[in-house]
Amino acid sequence: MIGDALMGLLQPRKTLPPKLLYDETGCRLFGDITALPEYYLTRTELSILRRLGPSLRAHVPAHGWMVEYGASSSLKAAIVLRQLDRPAGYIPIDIAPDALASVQSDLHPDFPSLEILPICADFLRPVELPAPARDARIFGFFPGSTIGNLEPTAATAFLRLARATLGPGALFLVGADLRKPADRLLPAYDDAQGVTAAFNLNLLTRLNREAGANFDLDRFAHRALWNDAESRVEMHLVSLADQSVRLGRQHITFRRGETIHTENSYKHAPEAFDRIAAAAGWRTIERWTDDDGLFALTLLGGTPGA
Ligand code: AVI
Repeated sequence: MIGDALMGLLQPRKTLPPKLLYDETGCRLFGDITALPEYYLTRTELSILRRLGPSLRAHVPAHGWMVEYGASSSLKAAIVLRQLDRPAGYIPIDIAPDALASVQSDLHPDFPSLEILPICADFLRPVELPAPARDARIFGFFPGSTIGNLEPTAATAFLRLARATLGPGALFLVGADLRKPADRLLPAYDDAQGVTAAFNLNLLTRLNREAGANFDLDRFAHRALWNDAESRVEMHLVSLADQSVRLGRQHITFRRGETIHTENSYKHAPEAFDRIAAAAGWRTIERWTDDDGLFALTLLGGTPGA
């Protein structure tokens, strides 16, 4: 971890890897973010998922297997599984073994005949589906707009990998936040209660604890900004003073106002999303959005020959 952090902090434009945001405290704070009034993403996606019903069932064959990327809770899976026609199996993929264990035990009572085969893995790397799913009809599911945290080229690379994992006949339902005016986006990433600020600053607490750093948390502040050219919300930590910080054996200097860029959240218009998916061999079959056009769930299918 210290190597990754140092590499980013020694660049002319300082960065830290976004995955470092998600230690135990970070995961808890992210859970709190999803319930904030300003963070419309989660509740909007849930409302769309609950209404999919027959329009999703029209595309997804009976007795198939659902594969979920980033399955840290059973909530969304349960909503979707309930609307599918007699699903045979469910494969949650997540990096956290504890989360996978609870997903499995939470789902079992409601879906006693569903075969659940969790895979503990980083889904940005190649993953092999277990034998019972290999000849089945596969329905991939990637909710939460996590795809928006990837650079467009990384999003395409992920979608290409998912196409190889899920197989040529698979369908893939992907949740993504939509491009919209900055005055709606920014409060979602800079809430009145300061939960997102605590989430971002926790990264420095983590480096102090795990990487021998001595960041003074009173001398950094959370900042969210809209980068229109890149179509993304950026999270930064701004240095409030000229200062020097130790990380392991290195000293990193900060000028007042200089920032550490910690996360991107891309907001793609539907056609931009379709282009990213097409570059990875997927075509859009159907898209569901809420009445205000805030969030989209896009059903992708393979492009023949791609
Ligand atoms: C996990 N991901 C979809 C969140 C997002 O909206 O980009 C992470 C997040 N960062 C700050 N608030 C939420």
